[in-house]
Amino acid sequence: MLLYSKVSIPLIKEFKTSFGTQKVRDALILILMEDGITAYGEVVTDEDPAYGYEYNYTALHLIKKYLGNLVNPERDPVSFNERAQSIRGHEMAKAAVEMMLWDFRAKKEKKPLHAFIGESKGKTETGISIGMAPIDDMLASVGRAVDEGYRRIKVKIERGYDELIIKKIREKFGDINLSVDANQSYTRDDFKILEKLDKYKLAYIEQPLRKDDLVGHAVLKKKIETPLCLDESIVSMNSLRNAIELDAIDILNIKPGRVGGISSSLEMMSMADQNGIGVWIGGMLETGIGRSFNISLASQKKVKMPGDTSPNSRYFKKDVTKEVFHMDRGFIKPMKGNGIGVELDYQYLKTVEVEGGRVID
Ligand code: OSB
Ligand code: MG
Repeated sequence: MLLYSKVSIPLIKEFKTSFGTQKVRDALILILMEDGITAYGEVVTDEDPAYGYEYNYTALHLIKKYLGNLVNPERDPVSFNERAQSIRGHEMAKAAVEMMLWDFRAKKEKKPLHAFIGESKGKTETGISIGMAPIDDMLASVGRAVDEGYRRIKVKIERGYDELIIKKIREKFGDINLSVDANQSYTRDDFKILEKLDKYKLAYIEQPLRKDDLVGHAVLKKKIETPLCLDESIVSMNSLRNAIELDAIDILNIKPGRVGGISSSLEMMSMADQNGIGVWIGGMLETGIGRSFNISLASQKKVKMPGDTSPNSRYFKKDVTKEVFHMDRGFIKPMKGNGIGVELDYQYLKTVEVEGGRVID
């Protein structure tokens, strides 16, 4: 039986990026109950097509009309991926189903997901992503993150809100491990602004240009010293290969929910590793379900940089999972239980559920 639940959970603090401000996390959770096992997935889409073209409505539609039917009979993520290839794009919808099938398999084999999918370090270095806010507010958030022990601090910027905030952070916090994420806010006419950021010795600048402008990123990479990290631009092995061949990338932010799931994330990690591209695992404000998948991937040996895997307790006063992640001196550990090792708190889920039921009637 395959169920879905769309929930709307308030964020402790609104999260502002160049593409909008999120006050709640509208998450689409998938639940597979079969052979005495309950497996979970989470679609990383939101209510609107702002970060990418997919959103909750399209994802649920794809899952109901196509992807749900591909889950049976063998419930195997690899064969699911093969069958799902005939559906173009919609990697976020596919990812949620694929990841749920990995959780199912790991639970069937009675192994925690981080150990089941590859070579695990059993923990991961944790960074934080801080949304845009008035300068004093943002400086206070950076200060708290430094005190809490985060190993890398990333701040959101946009065209017109960039150099000043970076300068203030450097003045106040010295040479902390600092990066910025523009979420596609700049164009090819803005290279002069981006060149000016070199002097702040950022760990990298994430996704400055539009997602489909790989050539623009390649041109920019030659003009700046700051390493270039791609997020939105990389959705498949082909886009990663193109970025590498064009020399448009130094560092890759892998979000399993963006790239079609676990298999694709693992392939990307290998390709990045072979080509000297740094890798870290990003996030999409996931609940404890999606977070647990991200942390399992971030614990893989091939991931050598701290990612956006701050604990779910940072975003939600109360989450839909019973378990919460804790960070200890900048490190976070995957859950001990089988699969993703977290369970839904159904009682709470019902209070935040907007819509739910069977995927296929
Ligand atoms: O670009 O990395 C991003 C959140 C939502 C959408 C896009 C992004 C983000 C983040 C937050 O930066 C990462 C997290 O989940 O903690
Ligand atoms: Mg990003």
